[in-house]
Amino acid sequence: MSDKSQELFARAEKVIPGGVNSPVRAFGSVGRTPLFINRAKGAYIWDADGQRYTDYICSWGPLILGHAFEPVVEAVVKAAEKGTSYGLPTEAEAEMAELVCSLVPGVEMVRMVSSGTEAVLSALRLARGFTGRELIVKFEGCYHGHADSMLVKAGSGLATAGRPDSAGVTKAAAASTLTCAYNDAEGLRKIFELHGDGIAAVIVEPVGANMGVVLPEEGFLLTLRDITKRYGALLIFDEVITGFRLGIHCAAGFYGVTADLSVFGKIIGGGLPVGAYGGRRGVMERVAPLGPVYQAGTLSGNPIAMAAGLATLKTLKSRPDIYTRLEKLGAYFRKSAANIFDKAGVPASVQGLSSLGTVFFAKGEIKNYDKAKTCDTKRFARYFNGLLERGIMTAPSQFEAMFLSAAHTESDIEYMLGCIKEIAARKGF
Ligand code: KE4
Repeated sequence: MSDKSQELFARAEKVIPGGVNSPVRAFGSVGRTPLFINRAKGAYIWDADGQRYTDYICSWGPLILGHAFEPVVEAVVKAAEKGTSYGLPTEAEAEMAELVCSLVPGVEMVRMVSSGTEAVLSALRLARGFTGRELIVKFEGCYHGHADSMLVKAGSGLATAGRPDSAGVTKAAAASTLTCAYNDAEGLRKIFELHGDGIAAVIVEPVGANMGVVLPEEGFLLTLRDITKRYGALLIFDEVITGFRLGIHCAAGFYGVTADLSVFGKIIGGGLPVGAYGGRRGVMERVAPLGPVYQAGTLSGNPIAMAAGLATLKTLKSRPDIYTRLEKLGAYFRKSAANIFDKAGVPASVQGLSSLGTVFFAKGEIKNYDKAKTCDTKRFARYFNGLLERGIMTAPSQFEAMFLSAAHTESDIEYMLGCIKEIAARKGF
């Protein structure tokens, strides 16, 4: 029963493209109209019709502590009572920068912006400004926000210019982006042999989470580090999803590989609009007003967003047990779900790391985007809708991650596993 959501959707569609402010929220790939959410608390969300769902979207990552986490709410209210934005520097921004620099390997300076996309496009401009080179390498299936140069699909050959992957992106904007398959170290070597001295940076999700969750193969990240260093290109870790999720020291700490620039979003804002990019001093000092690489933002380092982000990061820093528990809960879910599909004879690969996961409906491990695209997306839609009918909201796309938060309980997971068992056993699933 979602009458109110349907009514709101019909209303929103009249004045918002697709009725949503971000495409994935339209539920297009799961064949139904979206649910409009009225409130949330902990691991739960309530839709406009008052239906409660256990939430495994968690706003696509920011809410690792759960919805309306008390210390975050209190910090936001307190900050708002002192004003919402000054357009002048505040102590909170210095405190946030100090905290990030103290936690993330390789980050000696950091600049706040208002989204992951803005952080990525700023980091790319900085890499080009620092190296004086133009080419960027990205990996197919990795998503880095909607900057023109990142909306690019593979060129005809491995090392040929990218092609626009969205209307409105010019050939010129796409031409300086080269693409490579994720986990294809050999392919990257070939690209550098051909273009090495023209490459400003390689940007990568240390754990792919936008083709579904695809882990880096043993040594892949280290190879990126070695190759970029050898050719004088920068390595950019896009940690918008992995940052402060894989651990308080991010993917860089988790894998022991230090990037030249790191990009953050989501968790760093605690659910408010925050992005950030940071790295070694020698590179970051090229950013205006210190250096020649321009970047600016009216609401960058906004005091309310800083309050939410600081409350989140300080909690995570003081509670290493949160990560330990999320790792255990995530591993238990993945192992149990894989067993259920196996017993039901449903080809599935349940992949993930810590509190990140994806149920791929395909046979065998998914190691790159080409393999991810072979998944049975119709079966995924049946899986999503089967869970929704049972009061569980997982990510509405085969090519997204599901997220656990500190608010999810063991019984939430047991209930979800019970639902998966029922769905997998259904005739014709
Ligand atoms: P935003 O501009 O959406 O804050 O961040 C862009 C971005 C950058 N890098 C990575 C690795 C990301 O995953 C994202 C955004 N993630 C998507 C979910 N896959 C946001 C959800 C949406 O687009 O609505």
